[in-house]
Amino acid sequence: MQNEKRGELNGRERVIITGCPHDCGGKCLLKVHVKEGVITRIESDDGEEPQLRACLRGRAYRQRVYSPHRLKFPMKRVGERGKGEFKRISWDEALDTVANELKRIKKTYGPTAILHIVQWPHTFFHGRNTVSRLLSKFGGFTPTWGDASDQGSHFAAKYTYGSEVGHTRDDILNSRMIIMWGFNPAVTIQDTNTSFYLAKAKEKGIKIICVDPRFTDSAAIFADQWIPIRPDTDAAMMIAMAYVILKENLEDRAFLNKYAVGLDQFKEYIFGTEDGVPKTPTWAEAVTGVPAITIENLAREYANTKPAALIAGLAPGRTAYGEQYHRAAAVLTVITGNVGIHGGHPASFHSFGRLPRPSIDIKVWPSYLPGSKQVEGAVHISKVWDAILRGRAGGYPSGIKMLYVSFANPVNQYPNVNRAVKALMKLEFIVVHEQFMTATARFADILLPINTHLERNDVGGPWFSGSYYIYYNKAIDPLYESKSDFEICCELATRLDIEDYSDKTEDEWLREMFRSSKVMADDIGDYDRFKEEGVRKIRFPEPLIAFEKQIKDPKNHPFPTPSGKIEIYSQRLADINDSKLPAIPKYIETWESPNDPLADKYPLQLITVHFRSQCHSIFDNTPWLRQVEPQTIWINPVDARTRDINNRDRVRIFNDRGAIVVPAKVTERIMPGVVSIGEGAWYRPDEEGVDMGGCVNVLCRDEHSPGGAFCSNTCLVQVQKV
Ligand SMILES: Nc1nc2c(c(=O)[nH]1)N[C@H]1C(S)=C(S)[C@@H](COP(=O)(O)OP(=O)(O)OC[C@H]3O[C@@H](n4cnc5c(=O)[nH]c(N)nc54)[C@H](O)[C@@H]3O)O[C@H]1N2
Ligand SMILES: Nc1nc2c(c(=O)[nH]1)N[C@H]1C(S)=C(S)[C@@H](COP(=O)(O)OP(=O)(O)OC[C@H]3O[C@@H](n4cnc5c(=O)[nH]c(N)nc54)[C@H](O)[C@@H]3O)O[C@H]1N2
Ligand SMILES: [Mo]
Repeated sequence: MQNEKRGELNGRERVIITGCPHDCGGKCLLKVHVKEGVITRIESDDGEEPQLRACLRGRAYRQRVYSPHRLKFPMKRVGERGKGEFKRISWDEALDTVANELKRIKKTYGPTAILHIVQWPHTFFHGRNTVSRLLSKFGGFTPTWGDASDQGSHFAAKYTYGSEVGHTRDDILNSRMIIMWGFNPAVTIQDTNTSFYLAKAKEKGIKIICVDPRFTDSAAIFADQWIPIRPDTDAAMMIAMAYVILKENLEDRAFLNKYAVGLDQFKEYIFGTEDGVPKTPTWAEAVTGVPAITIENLAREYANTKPAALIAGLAPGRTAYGEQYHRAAAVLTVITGNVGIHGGHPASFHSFGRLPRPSIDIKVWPSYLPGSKQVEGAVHISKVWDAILRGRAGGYPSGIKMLYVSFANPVNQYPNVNRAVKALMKLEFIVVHEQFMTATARFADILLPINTHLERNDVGGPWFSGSYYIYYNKAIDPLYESKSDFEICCELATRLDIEDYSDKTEDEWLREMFRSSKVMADDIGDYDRFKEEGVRKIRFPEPLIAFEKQIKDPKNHPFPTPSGKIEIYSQRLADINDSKLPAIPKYIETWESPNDPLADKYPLQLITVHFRSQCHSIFDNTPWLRQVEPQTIWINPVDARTRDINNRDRVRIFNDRGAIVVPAKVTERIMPGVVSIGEGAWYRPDEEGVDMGGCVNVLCRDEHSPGGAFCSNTCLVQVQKV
């Protein structure tokens, strides 16, 4: 009530403070104007700096909420599976059917026959654990492992530093040089204020360099220099930079002696003692396409300009052997002593700041690493279709009979859509919790309509870096018959005779999470006041940095690795004894590289980037946003000319896995031999199965890297005018 009074405008319109919770990198403030229970417009933060200003997607949210395509009622499939023909049913019938199928599958095959796919909503309560908790209490399920975003980075962090922390983003203002490596935050949001701090860094005269196959908006806006590089070869360039630094004795010897192990073994590889191939800039030029002189200059400049922040973006790690890129990046920062100091950067790893992420306690989603116990019972997200198709006979932990999807659109977002379609036809039962008729929802047997975050309360923090909390205040009542995942799970729990799923209301859970998280309560103080104000920005006296204690006081604060030091050479990796997971970072040529015989048929390297108007597949069906940027394929004029392709021509992009059709954007902003398409466009196949929506996962290979990295940027294709 207090909230309503405070927000009252001219007696009728209220302004509700909430945020944008999707997994787009930003977590921004939304001020939602509501008149007589209807949202009339959405504004963003105009308060104290740094403002949490929403981008065009958050501001267009009204059109998403009121879209005529919202799922309105529970539905059951009536036509052939996947055809999208459904009939409205009552909530009772829907929930009874789901509960009965869960019981039947568990009784007939055991609970591991249920595969549960869930991605990342980033609020604390209505989140990833909602359905997972229910299924755990029901007797278990087969989970997935492998984070689509940054599994290669997790891997490298664990094996190099022992843990994953980073700097709050404002710390880049303490750098003297910033390398944006496969990092395009002007478009691909990487925490709400990264572009803001990069703009300030530029104003301050800090040198900024961009390494990317594309001349991105970030390169255009922020960078002093753009270095185009062939996809999947970044580890080679980094290793050659290490060669230059070590050859010319530019390394930070004192730092290495004190904090790191394994430099000698790395040198054996770098200087070719191990395999007869010195990893010189000339060697790297042949692999990466980057001139040797450019590599040399960058290496010298990076080593001589301290502190420097090498921000290794996630995309080059979403490749075959992507772990090697993240490990190589970490080693570069270590040999130059850029760890644990202001203005430095440990390389890739997300900045968690010190904000906790309270959620209902359940430990089913740890950060899996290959070889770990958890992985034994789980299926990698790139392999879910194969696991369904081949089951135990294919070496998978269980035979999958049922799929339970919440907060995810795996048909669209996981590789090899045509294989997904085959796999889903094989299952006995599919239930999907969704807001829209996505590619995945179309395959549901029972489809449950979910409300949006504007129709419920929640609490959340930043993506990774940053220091604030948002109270996601409910702005309007749930539309149509939609419910939250939590409400659905409560009702299913009763039907499944699970007594301890929840004894609290949404409000009680939120208060409980707040109370049980000491840091959150300390930072925020009074819960009701926080709810009323909607946002709390936490001020730290100075930016937070990674591994500060380990560097300042190594005796009392060893790195959490077996040696207690940063591990350039990892004995744990040596013990795994897999040449594709070497103990030191190495460049390993990927499958589907330009040297693969497959390149005769499919000569272009496809990278699949995140883009401005969407958050993955979310917002593809929001008309305002579609006007902002159409789905296109970026292709260099050199490659376009030989194929007689002009700007805006519709082109067919294909390989053995499938074909999609999108318009061409002929541009020198992408290097020759490489094409790029935004990920997330909706899969819309025609009668022949050619996707007219431009969903890149029709083309991507359903394989993961040995360290678990998602390989959405390792893919050969051919392009043809239609
Ligand atoms: N607008 C928007 N922002 C988002 C998201 C979104 O969907 N929309 N998604 C969020 C999520 S979940 C994530 S995980 C992050 C992902 O963040 P990123 O992985 O950083 O995002 P991408 O846009 O895929 O790639 C960034 C840049 O890397 C380049 N790149 C691709 N392959 C290579 C390579 O092999 N080498 C080099 N050097 N560069 C390469 C691309 O050209 C692109 O400019 O973004 C987050 N931010
Ligand atoms: N080829 C290729 N594939 C990629 C990537 C790439 O770069 N290239 N990027 C990968 C990355 S980094 C990521 S993080 C993944 C993202 O993969 P996903 O998270 O599966 O993708 P989204 O499109 O965000 O799907 C989330 C779905 O949840 C629904 N949703 C929203 N709110 C709720 C809610 O409250 N409850 C429920 N039940 N559903 C809700 C949305 O409508 C949406 O359909 O994609 C990966 N796939
Ligand atoms: Mo992601």
